[in-house]
Amino acid sequence: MQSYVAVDIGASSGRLMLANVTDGKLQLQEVHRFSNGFTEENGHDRWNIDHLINEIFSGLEKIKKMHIDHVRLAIDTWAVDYVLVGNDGNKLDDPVSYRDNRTCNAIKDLTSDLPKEYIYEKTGIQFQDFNTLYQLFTEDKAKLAKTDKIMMIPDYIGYVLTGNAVTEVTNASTTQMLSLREGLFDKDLLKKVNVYPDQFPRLVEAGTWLGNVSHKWHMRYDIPETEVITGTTHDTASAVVGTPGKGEDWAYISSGTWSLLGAELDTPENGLDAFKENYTNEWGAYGTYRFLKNIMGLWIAQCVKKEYDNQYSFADLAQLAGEEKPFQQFIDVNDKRFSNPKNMIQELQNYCQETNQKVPETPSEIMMAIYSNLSLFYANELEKLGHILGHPITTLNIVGGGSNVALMNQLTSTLAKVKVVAGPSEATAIGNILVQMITSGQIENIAQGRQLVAKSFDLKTYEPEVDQYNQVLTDYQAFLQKVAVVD
Ligand code: LRH
Repeated sequence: MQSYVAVDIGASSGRLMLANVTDGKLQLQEVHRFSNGFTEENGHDRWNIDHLINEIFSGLEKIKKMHIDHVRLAIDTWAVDYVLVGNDGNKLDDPVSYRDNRTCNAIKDLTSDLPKEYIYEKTGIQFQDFNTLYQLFTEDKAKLAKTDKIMMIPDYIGYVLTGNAVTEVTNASTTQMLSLREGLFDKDLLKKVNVYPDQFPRLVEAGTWLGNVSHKWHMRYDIPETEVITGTTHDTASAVVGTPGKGEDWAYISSGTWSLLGAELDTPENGLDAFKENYTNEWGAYGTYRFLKNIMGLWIAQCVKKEYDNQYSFADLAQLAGEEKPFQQFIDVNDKRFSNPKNMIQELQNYCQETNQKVPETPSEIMMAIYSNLSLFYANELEKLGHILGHPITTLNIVGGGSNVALMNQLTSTLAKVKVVAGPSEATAIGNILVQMITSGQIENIAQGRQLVAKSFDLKTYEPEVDQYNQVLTDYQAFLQKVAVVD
């Protein structure tokens, strides 16, 4: 029986998930979990990439102890961040986190002589100041000149494991430097940020063999023989593959640190409406496009959890929220101020005070404020998504950790008047595995993979509650317009 390992690393934690197909069902087991996060080092918020790599080997050692001698493995992580590698093949520094504030003016500066419309028409990618394009724009020029390879995080990890360097397209598209028309890095955009096409290892599609974990690692660790596949290296691309959407009119939310809300398309949608609403066309597996919006997501809840000294689990926090009435205040959860504040609870409270609303005080009030406003944001975006795509969304598949929050699933269903299908919560690891299975010839395509997911995992369905919260979404939309003017 073939064993697959998904190395799935998000901004707050990473895991190794072991998978196989038994009795026609996909079986998934978490064998190793570790923390992730950035800390200030040399003047910037940086990821400890060596720690992540060591943890991958710790996980593989556990798998070997389970008497598994051979695995296939693929890596997915968050997007946009990169490692600069020198001529000796080693990293020049630890990678800077996209939440570092070095890029706060970069969009304005870069687009002063390169219009946004031009960049969007070329790339179809949303304007976020953390995109690789703006990070490279603010990068130390001397360091860039010494750079032999610019590698996205999961590609770099694959390179350290195997010695082979590639640039996988689902993640590379988030750089905002790939040309939709040519399918290659755009020379004008690279020039603008002082980098050369050959500093990027060759572009490959998701589902490409990378190589075996090098001999040198086997000398140091007792691990299985490991064949590495370059899968959908962007975690969100993996999550979308692992989403059991059915029919034509479904949308998804990959609900983790970020909530990525969108639809899977066969052709990019980079027209004026999409541009105005800052929707993105990230590349998906097998020629698809992930037309989506980045929403601040559970990051807000993760920060709050930490600020309560982790005394509550996420399940506790959801239960606490349920003690309160929803919609006691409106919050634009995508306001930049929530991206990396010193103290999230304080920031939420200040926001409510400044907008003359009820200030949430207790943990249950804070949590209900977060969950009800995320649901409102989702419902508002679903309406926009339907408008841009020219057809209403009828089913919303929510996957990822956030799909466990029943309260949010129900509120979203009611506000947006859509059926919500929640689960699986491990869609990212599952999508990672499905691409490995397709590459290995064990299943044929994503459609077959999604059928396997639907029959292997328990999915929960939520229907809109009739005559509930009828006016709230309209009031919220009016509020968003008002604060947008104040901005
Ligand atoms: C989610 C994610 C998202 C990106 C962000 C940087 O983990 O990959 O798709 O926009 O991190």
